[in-house]
Amino acid sequence: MLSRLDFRTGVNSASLTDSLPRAAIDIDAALEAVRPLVADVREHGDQALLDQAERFDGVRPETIAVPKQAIDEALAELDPKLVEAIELSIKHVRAGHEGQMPEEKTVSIVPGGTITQRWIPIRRVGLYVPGGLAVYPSSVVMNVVAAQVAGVPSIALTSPAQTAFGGLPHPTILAACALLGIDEVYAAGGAGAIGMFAYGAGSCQPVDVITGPGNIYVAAAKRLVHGTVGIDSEAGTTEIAILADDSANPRYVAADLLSQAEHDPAAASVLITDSVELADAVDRELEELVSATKHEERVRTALSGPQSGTVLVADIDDGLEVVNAYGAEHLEIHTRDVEQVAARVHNAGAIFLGDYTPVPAGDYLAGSNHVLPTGGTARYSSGLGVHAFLKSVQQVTYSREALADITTPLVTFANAEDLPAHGTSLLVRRDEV
Ligand code: HSO
Ligand code: ZN
Repeated sequence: MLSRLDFRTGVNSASLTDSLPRAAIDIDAALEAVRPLVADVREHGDQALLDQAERFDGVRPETIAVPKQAIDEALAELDPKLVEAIELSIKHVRAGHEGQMPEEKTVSIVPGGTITQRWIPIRRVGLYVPGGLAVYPSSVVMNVVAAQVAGVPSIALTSPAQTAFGGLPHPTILAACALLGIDEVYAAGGAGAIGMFAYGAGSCQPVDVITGPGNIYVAAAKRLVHGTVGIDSEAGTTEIAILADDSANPRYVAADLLSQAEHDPAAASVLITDSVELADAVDRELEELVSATKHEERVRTALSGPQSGTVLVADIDDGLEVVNAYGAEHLEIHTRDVEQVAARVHNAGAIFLGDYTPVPAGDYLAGSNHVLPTGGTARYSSGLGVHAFLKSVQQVTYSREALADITTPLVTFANAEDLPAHGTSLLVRRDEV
């Protein structure tokens, strides 16, 4: 089922990134498509959002702002078992994110001269939760909890209007908001919703940071407004890479490759292994599991697409080169000595170790965040976490004596840059001594 790429004679590090399976994404074309939509919202506010909902979501909501009553009703009507599951997720994700909080730290540079590294929460954030093929209350948990733990005082959330629910976002999204105490919710999706957060529209005031996953148009719109607001990493179509040797359980590997393929026909599932026997066994297991899976057609499209495949390597060292060149959103490691192998990974959105840590655990309940960098952007960006909602600010304090001690070298330095008034700012203070 998975196509094969044979690198058993060795990997060519220089061209590796280009030769690996990965969908080509034309973000430039998407940028051109979203530009007028964002401009429309900037100019015409919620009228533009209502028009865009009608055009793209097939329904015109009564209002873009979701009434509090609708949020409360969605919770009242939610299956109690699902309420329990969401509450457990909130509990675990909260604990995981509390552990991420950085501590304020003061460093003494010279006697009387200190720098304190402070972490200040962003004032107002806009969280995007997609509609699309699946409905993700779990993404509500991931976005909201990270922002709440960071201490963000003003949180707004948006999700596309749904035809089946009279132009409201999906009720499980609304119920998850209710469980998290979020009552500023909008029925807006796509690029327009990003425009609403960036520039304000109707009752929605502009935000300082926009986070959350979305399709290519949402990603393009976030890129477009970046600068006016901050954004998190680009979280696009899901991908999983699994690095496995002959000690791996092929059924577990197949089930996990399938799990992420279920998201989208464009999802990527990549197996990297030095064992042909394992690759064959995974193919056999996949065939069996895929035939029995609910979203078979979608999964088959994803697994047979050019973005998915098996990469055969000579050994796990070469496998790690492939892993690092690929920079998967999710990386599972099923090898001997998982910890040592994991320590050599430097590009991945999140790493899942061993037989009993499948990616779906992280999607819902492990306590980690599932909003992760895709498309190789894990080379330079991180998964969503409290840091996306915090700014670090240096607070500097020098005493009269400490400042006097740096005055002479500073004047020399400033003169070398032909900025003598910089030196004067210190000299006037030393002359007081
Ligand atoms: N695997 C997705 C997140 C998700 N899975 C939501 C299930 N629901 C991207 O990390
Ligand atoms: Zn998932």
